[in-house]
Amino acid sequence: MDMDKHLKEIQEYSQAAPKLGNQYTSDTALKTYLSAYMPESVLQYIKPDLIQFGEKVAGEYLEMAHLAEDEKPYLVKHDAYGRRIDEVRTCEGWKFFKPEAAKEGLISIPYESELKQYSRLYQMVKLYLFAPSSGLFSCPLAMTDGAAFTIRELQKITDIKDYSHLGEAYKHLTSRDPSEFWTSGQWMTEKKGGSDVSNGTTTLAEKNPSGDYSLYGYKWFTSATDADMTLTLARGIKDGNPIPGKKGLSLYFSKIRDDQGHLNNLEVIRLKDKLGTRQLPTGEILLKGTIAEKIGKEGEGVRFISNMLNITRMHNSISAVSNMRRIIALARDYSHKRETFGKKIEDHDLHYRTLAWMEMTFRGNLIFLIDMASMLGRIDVGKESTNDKVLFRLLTPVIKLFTAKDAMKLTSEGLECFGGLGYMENSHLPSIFRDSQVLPIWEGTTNILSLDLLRAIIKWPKSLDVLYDHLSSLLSLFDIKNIDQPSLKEAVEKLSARLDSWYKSTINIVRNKQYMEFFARTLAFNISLLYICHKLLMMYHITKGDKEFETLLFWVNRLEKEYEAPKEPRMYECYSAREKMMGLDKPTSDNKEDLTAKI
Ligand code: UCC
Repeated sequence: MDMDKHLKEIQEYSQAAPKLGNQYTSDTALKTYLSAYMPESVLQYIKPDLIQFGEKVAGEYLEMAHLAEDEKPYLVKHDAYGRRIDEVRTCEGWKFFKPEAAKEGLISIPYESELKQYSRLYQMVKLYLFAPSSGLFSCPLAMTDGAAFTIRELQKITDIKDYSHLGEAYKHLTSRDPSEFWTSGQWMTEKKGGSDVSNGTTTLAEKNPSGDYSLYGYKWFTSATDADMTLTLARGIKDGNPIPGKKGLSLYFSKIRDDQGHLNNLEVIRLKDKLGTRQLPTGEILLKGTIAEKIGKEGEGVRFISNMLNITRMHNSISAVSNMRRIIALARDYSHKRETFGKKIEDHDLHYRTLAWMEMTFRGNLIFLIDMASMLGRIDVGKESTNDKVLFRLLTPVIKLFTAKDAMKLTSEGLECFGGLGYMENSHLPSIFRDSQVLPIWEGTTNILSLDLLRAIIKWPKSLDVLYDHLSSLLSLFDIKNIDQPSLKEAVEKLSARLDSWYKSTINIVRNKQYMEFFARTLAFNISLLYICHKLLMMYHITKGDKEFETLLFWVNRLEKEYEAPKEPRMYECYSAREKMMGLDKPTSDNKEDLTAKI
């Protein structure tokens, strides 16, 4: 046997790598759903742009995104002469995306409003195509969109000319001209407050004789540190003392640098060492008298920054769904190329079934996203129904938390489709998974968002009726008695029964003060599953397509499996019940074992 030849052959062998096709034209679910949510004339108008963009994100953008991943940002604190410079250095890959984002209208589209209520959906579809090829530039764009939206909302209740810089800032944020385009930060989290913002914000705002403010504080997570401006919260001072609680917080606008390019009285302390999103320069920033302008009403900072939060939470969902789509696109292509046990892996039933599970899971999340983007589009232009505003408030935390969790499951499964190669950093596959893990954390963890949902319901209990009526109206698209397809009839019957039982039990939860918080998360996941199923039912009604039918059945089955009926919590689940029923203290490191034994 010729061992040299053998060694040559095995060394020369290489596994064919997965390749992306045009990310718009190859996305059949996206195309189907867009046809249902947009008039044909609008879709035809934007189609050439989506096709060219779908090509770019699979080609030149992807190369730049990989570059941004391989060449991480770093901080240079001093120059050679010892001068403090705090320069965040980023690579060509990262820098490439800012002008591209402007030219492609990734922020400007909904603010130009050329397509009226469809502009937002158009923008969000472009962002969805963009996110997994953006080298995480999607993150500063989320905050830029949030800032533009917040300023536009402010314009509705006040004259923007009252503010020195806001009109100018809005033009920059929504510009298509790369030399004019600005990105914004959203500096909210501090050492004491990522979730409990109202109590944890310690940055103080001191009024200057000129009418503007100097900010003093420590911002703990600021992405991205190379932005042009920021919106941030700070606490007012009265009689020499910080004003406590929510009422002490106002919203401030600040430029990061002055006209000479010097930092606005701030220090970049360090860049964060993160599990993922390493492309993104996230920093800790010390505000040492940063000049800022107060915007919005005194003491209503949380309410004003919530506008920004709702937009960034939508962007979070875009990233989640687009990461699902990206790993599926790669895994499917790979399944045509990779052979094991004498055949392509796509021809193995179990592998095919896994791919199908991924596709069906993704489709449900996608329809949720498209539906919410359409709703936001109507709100943008004042064409919303009375229900839209209520549903948007209710469902923003829900879509954010649900899509983020599904993205984790799906991207993990997706990596497995590549075996060991999915674990290799230079395949650029692991980052799809690592970068997804920020999504259940950034802009509110799953528990915090569940509590946000609960607060919204408690504030407007009628919102549950709005949701129930809306979903019931989708059920009534079908006349149950006259459905002749047995599996469809069964699905509609199950949905109808589930919706009714959900409504009754949820009303009870909201009345039950003792266990209300305990059920917040159950409530959020139940709503997600119900909402998606009803929207898929609507989609099947419109298309009568096989794929839509299968997707509907898949999700009704998932609803049946995952729906959690609220019931009295077990004592091991609930501290207050445990203490009441067993007279035990909360576990400490000392008594933890004993306690578990007793339970
Ligand atoms: O920390 C973070 C960094 C993570 C790691 C980053 C790594 C790199 C990033 C890479 C990215 C790609 S991220 C930040 C995480 N934190 C949050 O998202 C905040 C979570 N906390 C909340 O959502 C809170 O619930 C707050 C801050 C919104 C407020 O809670 P409070 O103090 O209980 O306040 P209220 O009473 O709920 O709300 C005050 C007002 C009310 O209006 P009024 O005054 O009219 O009654 C609310 O109705 O604000 C209104 N409001 C809202 N309005 C509150 N939330 C909303 C909302 N979502 N929409 C509309």
